[in-house]
Amino acid sequence: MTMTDLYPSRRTAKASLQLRQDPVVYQKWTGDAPLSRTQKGFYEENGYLVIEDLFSAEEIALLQQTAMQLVKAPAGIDPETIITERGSREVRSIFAIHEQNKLIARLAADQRLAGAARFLLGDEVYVHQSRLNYKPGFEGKEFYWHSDFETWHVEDGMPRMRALSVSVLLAENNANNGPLMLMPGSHRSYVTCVGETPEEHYKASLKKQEYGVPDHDSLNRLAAAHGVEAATGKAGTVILFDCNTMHGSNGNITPFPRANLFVVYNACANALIEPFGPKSPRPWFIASRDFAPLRIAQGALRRATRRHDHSAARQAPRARAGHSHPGGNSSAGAGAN
Ligand SMILES: O=C(O)CCC(=O)C(=O)O
Repeated sequence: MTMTDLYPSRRTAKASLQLRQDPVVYQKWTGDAPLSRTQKGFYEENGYLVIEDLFSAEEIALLQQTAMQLVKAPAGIDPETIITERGSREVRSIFAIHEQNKLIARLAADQRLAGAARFLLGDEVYVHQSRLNYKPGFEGKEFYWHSDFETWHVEDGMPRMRALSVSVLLAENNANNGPLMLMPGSHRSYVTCVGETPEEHYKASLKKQEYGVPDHDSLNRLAAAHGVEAATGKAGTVILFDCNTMHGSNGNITPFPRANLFVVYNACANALIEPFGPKSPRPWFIASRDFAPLRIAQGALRRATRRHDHSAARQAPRARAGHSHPGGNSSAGAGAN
Protein backbone atom coordinates (compact mmCIF):
# COMPACT_ATOMS: atom_id res chain seq x y z
CA MET A 1 0.00 0.00 0.00
CA THR A 2 1.39 3.44 -0.87
CA MET A 3 0.66 6.52 1.18
CA THR A 4 1.80 10.15 1.10
CA ASP A 5 5.02 10.40 3.06
CA LEU A 6 4.33 12.97 5.76
CA TYR A 7 7.78 12.58 7.24
CA PRO A 8 10.29 12.22 4.41
CA SER A 9 13.87 11.67 5.56
CA ARG A 10 17.21 10.49 4.08
CA ARG A 11 16.22 12.07 0.77
CA THR A 12 18.00 15.41 0.75
CA ALA A 13 21.60 16.56 1.12
CA LYS A 14 20.75 18.82 4.05
CA ALA A 15 18.99 17.97 7.30
CA SER A 16 16.09 20.05 8.57
CA LEU A 17 13.74 20.41 11.53
CA GLN A 18 10.05 19.92 10.66
CA LEU A 19 6.96 20.32 12.80
CA ARG A 20 5.27 17.18 14.09
CA GLN A 21 1.96 16.66 12.30
CA ASP A 22 0.36 14.22 14.74
CA PRO A 23 -1.03 14.42 18.28
CA VAL A 24 1.11 13.23 21.18
CA VAL A 25 -1.78 12.00 23.33
CA TYR A 26 -4.67 10.66 21.31
CA GLN A 27 -7.49 10.88 23.81
CA LYS A 28 -8.85 13.11 26.51
CA TRP A 29 -8.07 12.38 30.11
CA THR A 30 -10.91 11.06 32.29
CA GLY A 31 -10.97 9.88 35.90
CA ASP A 32 -10.66 6.22 34.92
CA ALA A 33 -7.51 6.71 32.80
CA PRO A 34 -4.54 4.55 33.87
CA LEU A 35 -2.38 7.68 34.32
CA SER A 36 -3.15 10.71 36.47
CA ARG A 37 -4.02 14.00 34.79
CA THR A 38 -0.61 15.34 35.87
CA GLN A 39 1.22 12.35 34.39
CA LYS A 40 -0.67 12.67 31.12
CA GLY A 41 0.11 16.41 30.99
CA PHE A 42 3.81 15.83 31.72
CA TYR A 43 4.06 13.19 28.99
CA GLU A 44 2.29 15.39 26.47
CA GLU A 45 4.52 18.37 27.18
CA ASN A 46 7.86 16.59 27.57
CA GLY A 47 7.51 13.48 25.39
CA TYR A 48 8.37 11.17 28.26
CA LEU A 49 7.30 10.18 31.76
CA VAL A 50 9.10 8.40 34.60
CA ILE A 51 6.99 6.22 36.93
CA GLU A 52 8.28 4.56 40.07
CA ASP A 53 6.86 1.71 42.13
CA LEU A 54 4.60 0.22 39.46
CA PHE A 55 5.96 -3.26 40.24
CA SER A 56 6.48 -5.06 43.54
CA ALA A 57 9.96 -6.03 44.76
CA GLU A 58 9.12 -9.69 43.95
CA GLU A 59 8.11 -8.86 40.40
CA ILE A 60 11.29 -6.84 39.83
CA ALA A 61 13.47 -9.63 41.24
CA LEU A 62 11.74 -12.12 38.96
CA LEU A 63 12.30 -9.93 35.90
CA GLN A 64 15.95 -9.39 36.86
CA GLN A 65 16.59 -13.13 37.29
CA THR A 66 14.89 -13.91 34.00
CA ALA A 67 16.83 -11.25 32.10
CA MET A 68 20.16 -12.35 33.56
CA GLN A 69 19.44 -15.97 32.68
CA LEU A 70 18.71 -14.95 29.10
CA VAL A 71 21.89 -12.91 28.82
CA LYS A 72 24.17 -15.49 30.46
CA ALA A 73 22.69 -18.62 28.91
CA PRO A 74 20.64 -17.65 25.90
CA ALA A 75 19.72 -21.27 25.13
CA GLY A 76 16.44 -21.33 23.26
CA ILE A 77 16.94 -17.76 22.07
CA ASP A 78 17.13 -17.41 18.30
CA PRO A 79 20.79 -16.42 17.65
CA GLU A 80 19.62 -14.00 14.96
CA THR A 81 17.94 -11.91 17.65
CA ILE A 82 21.12 -11.51 19.73
CA ILE A 83 23.23 -8.46 18.91
CA THR A 84 26.74 -8.32 20.38
CA GLU A 85 28.81 -5.25 21.16
CA ARG A 86 31.23 -3.99 18.51
CA GLY A 87 34.53 -5.85 18.81
CA SER A 88 33.36 -8.10 21.64
CA ARG A 89 31.16 -11.12 22.31
CA GLU A 90 29.23 -9.34 25.06
CA VAL A 91 25.48 -9.14 24.54
CA ARG A 92 24.32 -5.64 23.56
CA SER A 93 20.67 -6.42 22.84
CA ILE A 94 18.27 -9.33 22.55
CA PHE A 95 15.39 -8.48 20.22
CA ALA A 96 11.84 -9.91 20.14
CA ILE A 97 12.38 -10.90 23.73
CA HIS A 98 8.64 -10.98 24.47
CA GLU A 99 8.29 -13.60 21.75
CA GLN A 100 10.94 -15.80 23.27
CA ASN A 101 10.10 -15.71 26.95
CA LYS A 102 6.69 -16.04 28.52
CA LEU A 103 7.36 -13.82 31.50
CA ILE A 104 8.38 -10.98 29.19
CA ALA A 105 5.35 -11.69 27.00
CA ARG A 106 3.22 -11.37 30.11
CA LEU A 107 5.01 -8.15 31.06
CA ALA A 108 4.41 -6.67 27.59
CA ALA A 109 0.69 -7.45 27.95
CA ASP A 110 0.48 -6.07 31.49
CA GLN A 111 -2.21 -3.48 32.13
CA ARG A 112 0.29 -1.25 33.93
CA LEU A 113 2.32 -0.84 30.70
CA ALA A 114 0.03 -1.78 27.81
CA GLY A 115 -2.97 -0.07 29.45
CA ALA A 116 -1.02 3.21 29.67
CA ALA A 117 0.08 2.83 26.02
CA ARG A 118 -3.48 2.12 24.91
CA PHE A 119 -4.68 5.23 26.72
CA LEU A 120 -1.98 7.56 25.35
CA LEU A 121 -2.28 6.22 21.78
CA GLY A 122 -6.10 6.16 21.89
CA ASP A 123 -6.41 2.77 20.25
CA GLU A 124 -5.80 -0.92 20.69
CA VAL A 125 -2.07 -1.59 20.58
CA TYR A 126 0.28 -4.33 19.43
CA VAL A 127 3.98 -4.81 20.15
CA HIS A 128 6.04 -3.40 17.29
CA GLN A 129 9.36 -4.37 18.86
CA SER A 130 10.83 -5.52 22.15
CA ARG A 131 14.41 -5.76 23.30
CA LEU A 132 16.63 -6.19 26.30
CA ASN A 133 19.50 -3.70 26.15
CA TYR A 134 22.13 -5.13 28.44
CA LYS A 135 24.97 -2.57 28.37
CA PRO A 136 27.60 -4.81 30.00
CA GLY A 137 30.17 -3.42 32.44
CA PHE A 138 33.34 -2.01 30.78
CA GLU A 139 32.18 -2.97 27.26
CA GLY A 140 28.70 -1.42 26.99
CA LYS A 141 28.77 1.03 24.10
CA GLU A 142 26.67 4.14 23.64
CA PHE A 143 23.39 4.52 21.76
CA TYR A 144 23.87 7.73 19.79
CA TRP A 145 21.11 10.38 19.68
CA HIS A 146 18.14 9.41 17.56
CA SER A 147 14.40 9.59 17.11
CA ASP A 148 13.05 6.04 16.95
CA PHE A 149 10.26 7.20 14.68
CA GLU A 150 12.65 8.35 11.96
CA THR A 151 14.00 4.81 11.64
CA TRP A 152 10.65 3.08 12.10
CA HIS A 153 9.13 5.32 9.43
CA VAL A 154 11.92 5.06 6.85
CA GLU A 155 13.01 1.45 7.39
CA ASP A 156 9.81 -0.21 8.65
CA GLY A 157 6.98 1.82 7.06
CA MET A 158 5.38 3.15 10.26
CA PRO A 159 3.08 5.80 8.79
CA ARG A 160 2.40 8.23 11.68
CA MET A 161 3.71 9.20 15.08
CA ARG A 162 1.35 7.02 17.09
CA ALA A 163 3.73 4.70 18.93
CA LEU A 164 5.67 4.81 22.17
CA SER A 165 8.33 2.91 24.08
CA VAL A 166 8.17 1.67 27.63
CA SER A 167 11.49 0.95 29.30
CA VAL A 168 11.61 -1.07 32.51
CA LEU A 169 14.90 -0.59 34.34
CA LEU A 170 16.24 -3.92 35.58
CA ALA A 171 19.26 -2.37 37.29
CA GLU A 172 19.69 0.96 38.96
CA ASN A 173 20.40 3.53 36.24
CA ASN A 174 22.58 6.27 37.65
CA ALA A 175 24.82 9.05 36.39
CA ASN A 176 27.69 6.58 35.91
CA ASN A 177 26.36 3.62 33.96
CA GLY A 178 24.86 5.17 30.82
CA PRO A 179 21.22 5.89 31.69
CA LEU A 180 18.74 6.89 29.02
CA MET A 181 19.01 10.61 28.19
CA LEU A 182 16.14 12.49 26.59
CA MET A 183 15.55 15.98 25.25
CA PRO A 184 12.23 17.00 26.84
CA GLY A 185 9.95 18.62 24.27
CA SER A 186 11.97 17.39 21.28
CA HIS A 187 9.09 15.12 20.27
CA ARG A 188 7.37 18.10 18.62
CA SER A 189 10.16 18.52 16.05
CA TYR A 190 11.01 15.97 13.39
CA VAL A 191 14.68 15.93 12.46
CA THR A 192 15.17 14.74 8.90
CA CYS A 193 18.41 12.90 8.29
CA VAL A 194 20.83 12.71 5.41
CA GLY A 195 22.01 9.73 3.35
CA GLU A 196 20.17 7.03 1.44
CA THR A 197 19.72 3.87 3.52
CA PRO A 198 21.61 0.81 2.25
CA GLU A 199 19.67 -2.47 2.02
CA GLU A 200 20.02 -4.62 5.16
CA HIS A 201 21.24 -1.59 7.07
CA TYR A 202 19.95 -3.13 10.30
CA LYS A 203 22.82 -5.63 10.41
CA ALA A 204 25.24 -2.81 11.18
CA SER A 205 22.85 -0.25 12.68
CA LEU A 206 21.92 -2.37 15.70
CA LYS A 207 25.55 -2.15 16.81
CA LYS A 208 26.14 1.42 15.64
CA GLN A 209 23.79 3.51 13.56
CA GLU A 210 25.28 5.20 10.46
CA TYR A 211 22.08 6.39 8.71
CA GLY A 212 19.10 7.97 10.42
CA VAL A 213 21.60 9.85 12.57
CA PRO A 214 20.64 13.44 13.37
CA ASP A 215 23.18 16.12 12.40
CA HIS A 216 24.99 18.26 14.96
CA ASP A 217 23.25 21.46 13.95
CA SER A 218 19.77 20.00 14.58
CA LEU A 219 20.91 18.45 17.87
CA ASN A 220 22.43 21.77 18.95
CA ARG A 221 19.17 23.53 18.23
CA LEU A 222 17.06 20.95 20.06
CA ALA A 223 19.40 20.84 23.05
CA ALA A 224 19.52 24.66 23.25
CA ALA A 225 15.72 24.79 23.20
CA HIS A 226 14.98 21.84 25.47
CA GLY A 227 18.08 20.76 27.39
CA VAL A 228 18.94 17.14 28.21
CA GLU A 229 17.52 15.06 31.07
CA ALA A 230 18.89 11.74 32.33
CA ALA A 231 16.12 9.31 33.31
CA THR A 232 17.90 7.77 36.29
CA GLY A 233 16.14 5.58 38.81
CA LYS A 234 16.22 2.42 40.89
CA ALA A 235 15.53 -1.00 39.39
CA GLY A 236 11.85 -1.30 38.55
CA THR A 237 11.49 2.33 37.43
CA VAL A 238 9.45 2.63 34.24
CA ILE A 239 10.07 5.24 31.53
CA LEU A 240 7.48 5.91 28.84
CA PHE A 241 8.64 7.94 25.87
CA ASP A 242 7.11 9.07 22.62
CA CYS A 243 8.34 7.56 19.35
CA ASN A 244 9.79 10.91 18.25
CA THR A 245 11.53 12.01 21.46
CA MET A 246 15.23 12.58 20.81
CA HIS A 247 17.16 10.23 23.05
CA GLY A 248 20.38 8.26 23.44
CA SER A 249 22.77 7.06 26.12
CA ASN A 250 26.45 7.01 26.94
CA GLY A 251 28.68 3.95 27.19
CA ASN A 252 29.09 2.03 30.42
CA ILE A 253 32.70 1.88 31.54
CA THR A 254 31.78 1.02 35.13
CA PRO A 255 32.22 -2.65 36.10
CA PHE A 256 28.46 -2.89 36.68
CA PRO A 257 26.09 -3.99 33.91
CA ARG A 258 22.96 -1.96 33.25
CA ALA A 259 20.01 -3.97 31.92
CA ASN A 260 16.89 -2.24 30.57
CA LEU A 261 13.90 -3.85 28.89
CA PHE A 262 12.09 -2.00 26.10
CA VAL A 263 8.61 -2.70 24.77
CA VAL A 264 7.41 -0.61 21.83
CA TYR A 265 3.65 -0.28 21.42
CA ASN A 266 2.13 0.90 18.17
CA ALA A 267 -1.53 1.81 17.65
CA CYS A 268 -3.29 -0.87 15.61
CA ALA A 269 -4.60 1.95 13.38
CA ASN A 270 -0.97 2.82 12.60
CA ALA A 271 0.05 -0.62 11.34
CA LEU A 272 3.16 -0.79 9.18
CA ILE A 273 3.00 -0.47 5.43
CA GLU A 274 5.91 -0.72 2.97
CA PRO A 275 9.03 1.08 4.17
CA PHE A 276 9.34 4.70 2.97
CA GLY A 277 13.08 4.15 2.39
CA PRO A 278 14.69 0.85 1.39
CA LYS A 279 12.57 -1.67 -0.50
CA SER A 280 12.89 -4.65 1.82
CA PRO A 281 11.30 -4.38 5.24
CA ARG A 282 13.43 -5.24 8.28
CA PRO A 283 12.97 -8.75 9.69
CA TRP A 284 10.26 -9.93 12.10
CA PHE A 285 12.40 -9.61 15.22
CA ILE A 286 12.97 -5.87 14.71
CA ALA A 287 9.62 -4.81 13.26
CA SER A 288 6.63 -7.02 13.88
CA ARG A 289 3.99 -7.34 11.19
CA ASP A 290 1.53 -9.12 13.45
CA PHE A 291 -0.94 -6.30 14.02
CA ALA A 292 -3.45 -8.25 16.14
CA PRO A 293 -4.47 -6.24 19.23
CA LEU A 294 -2.68 -7.24 22.40
CA ARG A 295 -4.90 -8.95 24.94
CA ILE A 296 -4.22 -6.98 28.11
CA ALA A 297 -3.46 -8.96 31.28
CA GLN A 298 -4.20 -7.96 34.87
CA GLY A 299 -2.59 -9.00 38.14
CA ALA A 300 0.91 -9.63 39.41
CA LEU A 301 3.72 -11.20 37.38
CA ARG A 302 4.41 -14.68 38.71
CA ARG A 303 7.26 -17.14 38.73
CA ALA A 304 6.94 -19.90 36.14
CA THR A 305 5.04 -22.97 37.20
CA ARG A 306 4.07 -25.87 35.02
CA ARG A 307 0.91 -23.94 34.14
CA HIS A 308 2.88 -20.72 33.56
CA ASP A 309 6.05 -21.93 31.91
CA HIS A 310 8.35 -18.99 31.04
CA SER A 311 10.98 -20.99 29.20
CA ALA A 312 9.78 -20.12 25.73
CA ALA A 313 6.98 -17.83 24.77
CA ARG A 314 6.56 -19.57 21.50
CA GLN A 315 7.64 -22.76 19.93
CA ALA A 316 10.74 -22.50 17.75
CA PRO A 317 11.02 -18.85 16.78
CA ARG A 318 13.41 -19.89 14.02
CA ALA A 319 10.65 -21.87 12.36
CA ARG A 320 9.16 -18.64 11.02
CA ALA A 321 8.75 -18.46 7.30
CA GLY A 322 11.11 -15.84 5.87
CA HIS A 323 10.47 -12.46 7.37
CA SER A 324 6.82 -13.05 8.06
CA HIS A 325 5.68 -12.89 11.60
CA PRO A 326 3.06 -15.40 12.64
CA GLY A 327 0.15 -14.43 14.90
CA GLY A 328 0.61 -14.37 18.63
CA ASN A 329 0.64 -10.83 20.00
CA SER A 330 -3.03 -11.29 20.68
CA SER A 331 -2.23 -13.92 23.28
CA ALA A 332 -1.03 -12.59 26.58
CA GLY A 333 0.50 -15.93 27.49
CA ALA A 334 2.45 -16.39 24.28
CA GLY A 335 4.38 -14.24 22.82
CA ALA A 336 15.74 -0.69 18.30
CA ASN A 337 15.46 0.52 17.33
O1 LIG B 1 19.43 1.38 26.13
C1 LIG B 1 19.65 2.58 26.01
O2 LIG B 1 20.29 3.23 26.82
C2 LIG B 1 19.17 3.36 24.82
C3 LIG B 1 18.43 2.51 23.89
C4 LIG B 1 17.99 3.13 22.65
O3 LIG B 1 17.98 4.31 22.48
C5 LIG B 1 17.53 2.25 21.61
O4 LIG B 1 17.67 1.02 21.74
O5 LIG B 1 17.00 2.78 20.62
